[in-house]
Amino acid sequence: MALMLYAHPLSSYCQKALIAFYENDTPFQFRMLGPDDVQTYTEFQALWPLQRFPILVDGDRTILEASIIVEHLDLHYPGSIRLVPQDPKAALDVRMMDRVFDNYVSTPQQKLVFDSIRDEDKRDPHGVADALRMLDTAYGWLDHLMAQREWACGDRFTLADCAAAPSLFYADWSHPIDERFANLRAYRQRLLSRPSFARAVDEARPYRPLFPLGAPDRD
Ligand SMILES: N[C@@H](CCC(=O)N[C@@H](CS)C(=O)NCC(=O)O)C(=O)O
Repeated sequence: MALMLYAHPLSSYCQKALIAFYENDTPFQFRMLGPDDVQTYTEFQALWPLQRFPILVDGDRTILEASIIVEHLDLHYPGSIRLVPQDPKAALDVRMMDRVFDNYVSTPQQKLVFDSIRDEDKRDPHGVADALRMLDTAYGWLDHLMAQREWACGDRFTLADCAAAPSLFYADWSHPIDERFANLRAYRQRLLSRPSFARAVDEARPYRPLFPLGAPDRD
């Protein structure tokens, strides 16, 4: 039975999983979560009541969380690009950096987006200020790290880069990475040039008008 990914092309966490599929040309069925397909959304809700996407269905198993989807593919459907190193110590570094991008780049970035779609009187200026501070601190820390690295964990593209690509892509749209962080900006560009991510970005282009903060005319 085909692997089924319930996802939306504009979603950063869905792009993270898509990169893993595209890196190894792993076949799968894309189950589009959109307003026009009530049936697919109803299936998705039944599979994962918390309704966070993507999710992957592999036979009778439902795999939650983008990082775990990438790990699942690497474990059960390995291709020539191993996204989680075979060496457990190297794998731990990759998982650590994956957490950094999710927790300290994507989470504050999503805070900015979700705050912008609230009614004016329900907005959270303190939370937004915290999110901006977290992003700036993360940018600085990552910039220093990326001075010595091609990819997030060294010279190989891994799960950590699957996390980095969409998180830095949208973080820069939401709160631009300052020019003084040249190493981080260059890394974001390298990610954009990676064919797997370039494909995910291209597939999301038609949906850019849906980006709540307004998509910039670039990338
Ligand atoms: N921790 C989840 C986060 C997934 C997530 O936040 N997905 C967003 C789309 S990028 C979502 O489901 N948003 C719907 C909502 O928040 O209601 C993961 O790593 O997969």
